Amino acid sequence: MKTFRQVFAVALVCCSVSAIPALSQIEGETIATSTAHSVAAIQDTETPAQRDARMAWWREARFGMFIHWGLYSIPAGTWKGKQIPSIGEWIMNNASIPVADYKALASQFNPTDFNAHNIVALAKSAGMKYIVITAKHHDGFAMFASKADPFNIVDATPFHRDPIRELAEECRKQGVKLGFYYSQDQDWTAPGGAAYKTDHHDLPSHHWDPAQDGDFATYLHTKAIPQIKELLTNYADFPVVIWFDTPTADMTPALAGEIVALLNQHPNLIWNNRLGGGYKGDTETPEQYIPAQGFPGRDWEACMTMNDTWGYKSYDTNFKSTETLLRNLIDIASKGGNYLLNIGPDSKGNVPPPEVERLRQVGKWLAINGEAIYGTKPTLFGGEAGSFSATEKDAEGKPKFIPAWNWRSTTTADKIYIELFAWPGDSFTLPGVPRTVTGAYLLADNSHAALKVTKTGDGIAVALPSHPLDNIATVLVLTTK
Ligand code: JFZ
Repeated sequence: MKTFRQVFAVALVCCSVSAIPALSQIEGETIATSTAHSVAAIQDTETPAQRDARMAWWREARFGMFIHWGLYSIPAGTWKGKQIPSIGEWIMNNASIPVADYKALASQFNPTDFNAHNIVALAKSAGMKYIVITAKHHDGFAMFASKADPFNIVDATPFHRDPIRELAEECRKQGVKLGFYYSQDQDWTAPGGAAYKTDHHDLPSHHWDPAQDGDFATYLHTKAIPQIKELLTNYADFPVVIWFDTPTADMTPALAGEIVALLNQHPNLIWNNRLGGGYKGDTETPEQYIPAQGFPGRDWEACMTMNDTWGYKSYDTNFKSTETLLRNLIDIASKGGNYLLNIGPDSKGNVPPPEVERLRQVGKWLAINGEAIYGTKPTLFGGEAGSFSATEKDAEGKPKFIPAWNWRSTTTADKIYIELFAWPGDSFTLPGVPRTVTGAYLLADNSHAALKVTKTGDGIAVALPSHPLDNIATVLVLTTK
């Protein structure tokens, strides 16, 4: 019997340290550390050089596409005529939909407009180097051919196609990498699968339908582990990433170890910090926020939505501007992270037009300025990202970070890139440059005409034209030695 808090206390260790940080302290939950692993993970045994080789493509990539797509795209945020608040892929949970009613959606799922070629081409035109798609979300519905469980897109719908296979083939053709999101712990339609229930934390199991009751280990052994095996072996060179989610206390170190033993058979695989059982995985996964200073010493990936939902909601039109999305990408790159930006296709398989439009605009910028993002290292400065308030406190009671949006910086061995958001006027001054600057030009200027650089103490001033070349971000390149 677990309370909502206990469930979340464990989840939070892996997922969202800043969201409800006090809970793990309140509960005094002990989390297994890497030394207590029943099965050693690749991160525990590889050398730093092996790790660098394994992470190389991912660190170069910087920008990926998250796809949340499943049966929840049919209700699209509305159940029995009522708009259900919060994220669309949680509708079964938030509306307490009985298992049989939710499962019945499968017979209506026929996304005949789904076109893997177009989705992969869209990711490419946005400048994204990898895709992570929901192979199975918390609703338990497999978006792939599964012998392990009949509640899947090939066997339970009139569509009868495997979009994961189609995407894998297109990704191979178009040179994009493919990873799978798999909800290993929560499964709301399988007996024994876990469920968070935020409004019924008095219920011991968090279940809202007796059909959900059962033994978690049995669920894991009969559904999740066999399906993870299918995903790891049925798609040739993919997946390159497994993106786990929402671990609960049910995922003991021993049970998680069984999954790790499978993952270890795929030595190039990258997996995140949301498996559970005390495993740290490869990547931190800040969700819907960009950490003030990144995660020094850890690989990390901020996942974010373009509107306020992951899974499609027909009436969520609260889309962020291209300016915000692009500046987020630059902000993340300047802190050494990746940006996993979500799309939520509808029940016919179409990507909402506002999402397509924004991705194309970000891609246009990257086509010109991509060398300031891909494969770069973080800023040499840091103060430009903002500062900690002397008076305001964040949810943890620590000084609140107030971001500044004048400029960011990324680096390579012989270049410093300055992404200018606010145009500084005729001259950009940079105090304290830790390298010798040998020249300067604007990346979007085809001729790379030299800009005048003046030394100012331990810094420089660069003479600029009176107007930016791009209103969202103009990249100033400093060549250095
Ligand atoms: C999880 C999912 O529940 C959600 O549907 C979506 O897939 C997202 C990418 O990941 O969302 C979470 C997970 C953990 C927390 C919050 C949201 N948490 O621990 O605070």
